[in-house]
Amino acid sequence: MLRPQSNAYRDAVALGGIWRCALDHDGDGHLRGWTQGLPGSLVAAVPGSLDEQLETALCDGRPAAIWLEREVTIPAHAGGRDCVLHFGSADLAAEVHVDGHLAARNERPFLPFTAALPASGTRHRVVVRLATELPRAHPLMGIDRADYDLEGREKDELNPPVRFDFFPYVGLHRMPWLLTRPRTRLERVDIGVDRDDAGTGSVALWIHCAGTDGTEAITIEARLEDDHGRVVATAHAQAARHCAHLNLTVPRCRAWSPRDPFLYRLVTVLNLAGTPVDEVDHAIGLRRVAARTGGLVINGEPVRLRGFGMHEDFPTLGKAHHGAVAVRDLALVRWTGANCVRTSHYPYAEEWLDLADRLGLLVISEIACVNLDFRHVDTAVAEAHRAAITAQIARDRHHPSVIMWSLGNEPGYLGEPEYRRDGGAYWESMFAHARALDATRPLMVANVSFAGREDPAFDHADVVAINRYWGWYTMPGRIRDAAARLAEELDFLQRRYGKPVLVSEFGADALAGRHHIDSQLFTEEYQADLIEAYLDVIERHPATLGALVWNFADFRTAQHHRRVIENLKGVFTRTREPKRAAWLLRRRWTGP
Ligand code: BDP
Repeated sequence: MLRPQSNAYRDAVALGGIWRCALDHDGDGHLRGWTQGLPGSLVAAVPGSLDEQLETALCDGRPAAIWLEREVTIPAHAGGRDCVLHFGSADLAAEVHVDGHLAARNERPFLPFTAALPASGTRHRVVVRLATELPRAHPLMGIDRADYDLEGREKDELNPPVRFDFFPYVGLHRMPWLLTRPRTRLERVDIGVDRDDAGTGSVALWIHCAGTDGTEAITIEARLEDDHGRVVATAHAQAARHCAHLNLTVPRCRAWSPRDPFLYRLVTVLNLAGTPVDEVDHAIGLRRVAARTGGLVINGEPVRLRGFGMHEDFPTLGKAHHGAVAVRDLALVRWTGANCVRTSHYPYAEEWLDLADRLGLLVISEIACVNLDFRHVDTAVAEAHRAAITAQIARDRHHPSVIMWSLGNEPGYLGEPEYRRDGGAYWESMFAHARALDATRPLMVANVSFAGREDPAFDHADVVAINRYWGWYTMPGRIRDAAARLAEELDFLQRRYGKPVLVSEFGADALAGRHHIDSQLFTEEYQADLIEAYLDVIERHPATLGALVWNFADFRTAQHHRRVIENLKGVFTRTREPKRAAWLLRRRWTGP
């Protein structure tokens, strides 16, 4: 799916603003005719998280669904063109109704989808139903209270009920668009890039066209321009049965790297019977990535990964993408001297990745798959996981900042024996699927200690990634023991797998402003000391390629007795004030 863009052939009208809104407490909005229009006077901003904006309306409990509505007008000049609604994401699961008819259903949170608009009429009523529960057959795995019994828990622990440790915000978190596009058009442009050791850059394009019966004379042209608009490479090909494949080569290219995040402009044009009728742009960087012990190798140069796991989370906005927050966040990441971020635990907004590309930040892009519980994994979950991998790689593969795919976080979290039994075959097939789509980036899955240090995912991953909380959930207050335990584990993993190891999470909660003389959990000193002790071990260990602190900033979670509204492992507060650990990292990572 191509990103919304406006140019001579395409228009994208942003549908942000204030939408009508209604709370569907019993989940019977359909029966009450809400697909035709919403009752009441509640309103909400789009993009935005509804749980944050509507807190006064939601204090009596979270409804089964929240509905949003607005009118959309097709511009007069769009006559005869293809018009669709494009949603950057709709969380957690969505139905889109246009003029009372179901136009799209989407059960893939954090990823884009489109909804068709009727061929006739200029003004349409768009109603979006957002479910507050996750789809059951999704690798984020919905959970309801009945599962707690199944899982042998004594009481329902979390509200809203989720398996993972971030707030399951409901909302249209990214800008929705009205797109008008040529009928005969570029539908998909999949991009693969490489740069060989001699400095020759190459770009491979796989194109799918739409609105053609396959018999028209369609040619595809591609050109690569530098930052002065000079054309440095071109290619063209005839489309056969809606598809075309092109290769561009750039001898002595200017490589993309963290030090010099140089971007070329890739322009792809569709010609129908010799006349251009559609065009799309991508900003791309030419580079080669490989994972080795000691560091990631980018264009032949080793780079040690230093950085954070993050969340899309900010007061009032919730998970909504806002450019100003993203700019500030990535500036703060840079301020600490970090060079890498993992998009824990789902794909972030594409605009966020654009910024990372421009800043030369390295991104581990994670598929939305957390705490996969192998007592419930079935073919439907595996299918949904595979589809999420496909969609995310298609969406993000042209971003040079994306240096690795993480196929999931902490599977087998409950230490269930089914994970040992079935996990190997499961991951073998997921890794094969991801590699078939993109063989140019290393792959990982973040392991949790409960799943054991012989996690079946490690056999198939390029990078052995571990999340560790020695000194926090276990060994509280014992930083020295925690560091020794980590060192022993790194030795084990090096012997057992001989692969590069990434410590993809470690950290401690700190309540900003709490201090103590001795080792006390929740103080700023404890958090900073624990992070420092871990970094000392990780940086000296020959097997590691880097360390990602959990977390960049405090973030909101579901209600749980372990959390004080937020997970406090941020080195910045939720409003981005630095804690002591942020200064420590800045000293370590930017120092001489
Ligand atoms: C890890 C999870 C992460 C949590 C973190 C924590 O990957 O999502 O927020 O623990 O407990 O296990 O702080």
